[in-house]
Amino acid sequence: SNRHNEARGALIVLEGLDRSGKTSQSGRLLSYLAGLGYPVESWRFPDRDTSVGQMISSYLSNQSQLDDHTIHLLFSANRWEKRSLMEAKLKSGTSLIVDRYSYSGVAFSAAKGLDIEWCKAPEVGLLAPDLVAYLDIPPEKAAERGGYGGERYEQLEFQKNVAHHYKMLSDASWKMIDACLPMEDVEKQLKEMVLDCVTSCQKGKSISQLWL
Ligand code: FDM
Repeated sequence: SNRHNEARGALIVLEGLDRSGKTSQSGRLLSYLAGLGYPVESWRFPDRDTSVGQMISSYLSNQSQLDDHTIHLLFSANRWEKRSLMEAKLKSGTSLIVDRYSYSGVAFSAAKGLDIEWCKAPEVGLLAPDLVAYLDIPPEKAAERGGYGGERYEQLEFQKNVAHHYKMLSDASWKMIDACLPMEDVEKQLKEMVLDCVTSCQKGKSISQLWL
């Protein structure tokens, strides 16, 4: 068979609090998979390059004010505007390592007090990740890591609330990683799960849709 030509890429999502190490680990995973010869790209949400993304960026840096529901829907729209490209990449065999996805969308908005089911609704029909790796770190530890950058959500009390909502969203399929371990240990664990995931997608695991 020509299964090899039809092999799809994997949708790999990294989630976790601010300063949990997602961005550094995304970079390491990108080099790792690329080094093994797999087509791979690193993405992140919010994608601040689109016009919706610019509205989000301005909100996060406190340059604009938006109602909580409105910004929630913009974050979701920012994923929807990338959905068809995401699907095309996966079908053409490119794996995507995505720094934050719908789980950030729900955890952050629900932490403000929005209804969790209301928060999930606009995510329904987006592509479901093949792997969700959660970089688990106590909010206090994350806050100690060189401090926050000063964006809207980078405050200890709020991050504690986000952590609580992440835990409520998580299910048995999530891979929990102790993000307090040295970076190299986190990297080693991630590489192993990511390679497993890419391999099972190559073998024909089908693409499914949110929500859970
Ligand atoms: N964030 C991120 C949300 O509130 N909703 C979302 O859907 C996404 C993807 O935006 F505080 C929050 C999480 C974080 C901020 O994220 C920007 P980065 O990773 O610092 O760019």
